[in-house]
Amino acid sequence: MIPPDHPRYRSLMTRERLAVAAREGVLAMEGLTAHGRGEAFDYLIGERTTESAILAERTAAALILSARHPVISVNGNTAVLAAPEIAALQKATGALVEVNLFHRTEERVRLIENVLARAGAEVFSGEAERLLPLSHDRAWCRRDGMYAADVILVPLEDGDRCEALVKMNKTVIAIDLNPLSRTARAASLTIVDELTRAVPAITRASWELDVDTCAELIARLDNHYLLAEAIREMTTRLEACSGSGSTGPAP
Ligand code: PTJ
Repeated sequence: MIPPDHPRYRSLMTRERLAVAAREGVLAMEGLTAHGRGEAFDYLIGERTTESAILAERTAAALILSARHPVISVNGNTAVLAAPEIAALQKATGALVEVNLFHRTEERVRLIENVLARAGAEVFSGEAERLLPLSHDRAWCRRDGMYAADVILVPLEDGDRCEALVKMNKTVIAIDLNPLSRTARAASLTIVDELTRAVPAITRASWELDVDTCAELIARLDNHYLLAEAIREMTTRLEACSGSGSTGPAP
């Protein structure tokens, strides 16, 4: 029982939700450690959306809206944390939603597709093939889905596939709280923000942006700048905390 007046109520409830999903087989057990790593980095940016993340989120919306065949790739963590938010982003952009897993079983694919469908997403399913140049199971995708995509949103990715997709000349948008990860470094655009803040921010921008603003945001895209800014935000925050003796955003 987690009391609602606990100062870390939201965080504890999220962990509880992930633990239940892991027991049910929707979340990979390894997804729990991935989440813990994300939480640690979220502390470093003060559990808020930074200025550079807002710019990255608006640019992500511009890329998705301007794409010929945009795809949102969903794994276990993304489905458990943000299925309704993914459905709302799909409504705002018309992007295709496809499940792609590292710890892949047919059963998990089916369970995650059900979570997304229940949240209102239209899931692109059907026959997957081993199409991506990877030795692990993220290689499995659909020919008319991810394989044909020009722009792919990959929340909580694991690096390898991100690099492979970029080599295939696709524009890859990563959501990753760790600006030092291989994914963050390899992506065309990295959003250093927490998934459940980032996805609604992309959705809001998708409803707002006009064609000219999209073109302007895409022309100005500089991922080195965005990553450097994210690291600067973390460093500034650490310096401020060490200077004031404060331990951070919350008990
Ligand atoms: O569902 P599956 O089988 O596809 O497996 C998914 C996981 C997440 C287990 C797999 O992709 C994985 O192992 O990922 P990694 O390599 O741990 O990378 C996850 C990255 O996402 C890390 O850099 C974390 O800091 C970051 N991260 C974790 N939680 C969040 C996050 N970024 C944004 N929002 C979060 N909530």
